[in-house]
Amino acid sequence: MTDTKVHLLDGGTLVIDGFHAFWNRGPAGEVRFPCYSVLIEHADGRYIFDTGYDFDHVMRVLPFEKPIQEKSQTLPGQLAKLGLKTGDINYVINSHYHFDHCGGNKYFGEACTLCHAKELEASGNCQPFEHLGYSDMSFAPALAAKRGLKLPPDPLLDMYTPKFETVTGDQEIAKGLWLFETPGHTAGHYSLLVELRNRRPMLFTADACYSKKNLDMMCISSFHLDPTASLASMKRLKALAE
Ligand code: 5PN
Ligand code: ZN
Repeated sequence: MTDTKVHLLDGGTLVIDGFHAFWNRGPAGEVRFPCYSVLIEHADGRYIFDTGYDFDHVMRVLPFEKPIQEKSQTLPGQLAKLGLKTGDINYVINSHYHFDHCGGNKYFGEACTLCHAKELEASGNCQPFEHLGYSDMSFAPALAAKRGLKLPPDPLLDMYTPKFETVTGDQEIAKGLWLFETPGHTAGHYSLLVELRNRRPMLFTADACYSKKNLDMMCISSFHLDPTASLASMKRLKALAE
């Protein structure tokens, strides 16, 4: 049996304001941050955790986030560097369904799509202040239609009927692959822990903790459904990391 292997896939960058990255603290000003996906090669198959943003979507809906993404920074481009095709991915896991975490789901029509049950429900029925976050519904064309959102024409979507599997609670979804509930940023946010041979586990916190600085200051981001739950999740991540 081969050892589990992790690759970080570069999906380009976006800009948000410092007051959004560090809620009620800042300082204000442009913060350019990387968007990435995690490829996990596991004995049970290939998993992708989060799929980044779609450049055309951001230019259409949130151009003020100033996306910079070369063709080589799309998922097909990043996988090609490893000698892989999008069809080689067996499972897509989404930490949550904000546009900058699910924009590339549409490349993986063959894969099984996993998320928290509450996240799938929330993305189809979100709060008014969450509309920008949940603005890219291409990951679930049927839900988009239910929300009355018209998806722009895209040949990829013509043959895309995703298969969803939902999860609740903390779960070991495959040997050494753990999903931990970290709600607050969104209703059903999951963080991922990957156990590896001969080194410490890796913990991918997605938007439950933007950066080391957020963790050091115990400062959450300003994008959240529930700030109290966000802070509790960050405490949970700190404990897990320790
Ligand atoms: C990067 C980014 N920009 C805007 C929003 C938003 O409105 O909800 C989440 C989010 C983001 O992650
Ligand atoms: Zn988010």
